[in-house]
Amino acid sequence: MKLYTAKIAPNPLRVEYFLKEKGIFDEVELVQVELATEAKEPGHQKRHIFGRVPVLELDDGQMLSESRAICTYIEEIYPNPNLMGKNGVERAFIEMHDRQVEFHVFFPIANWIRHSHPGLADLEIPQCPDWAASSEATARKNTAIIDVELGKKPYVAGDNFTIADITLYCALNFARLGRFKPWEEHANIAIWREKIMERPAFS
Ligand SMILES: N[C@@H](CCC(=O)N[C@@H](CS)C(=O)NCC(=O)O)C(=O)O
Repeated sequence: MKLYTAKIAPNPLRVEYFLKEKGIFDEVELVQVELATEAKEPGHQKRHIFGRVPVLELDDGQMLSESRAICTYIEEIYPNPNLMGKNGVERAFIEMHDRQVEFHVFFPIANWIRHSHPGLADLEIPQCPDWAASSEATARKNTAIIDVELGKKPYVAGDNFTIADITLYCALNFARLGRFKPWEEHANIAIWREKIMERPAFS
């Protein structure tokens, strides 16, 4: 398998951490794609119709995109350790937490950074400062809500480390590009993040 990826891009990182947690990172060939140029050329658009990463090229040549869909595929062929739930009910609740983090924390952070950081101006044309400001406010508000939730349980989805922790970790790390380090203002996030960073996949 090949993973089309890009340095510091948070979505491919979600897949990279997932592969590391599964212990199969070294079995996958990483192919770096330059997002503003190469990703928009026909070669990559054959892999992803919107010119994005990550894309996982399967051994039979099929191209699978969308971080969560890629993780679902990997979880199916490498079920251990389990990261997405062992039965239908567990899977539904883990998906709920993962999507809540993705839609209500990751997306506002991504929109804030994409619409304000000069280094990402080539990806958002035009950058919209009002949308950046509104997204920043949402990101800060929703991160505070996640902090309260992490005071009640050790991991995003409950007692166990799951894909939802990977999504939150990648989202919060990306916020550093906006000089926002939630772990410096939120005690529960700080404790949770320390725990995540002790895992071999994250060290
Ligand atoms: N929903 C997609 C999002 C993919 C995505 O937007 N990836 C970013 C990198 S984090 C990208 O390719 N950006 C290039 C661009 O904006 O043109 C996923 O979960 O994989």
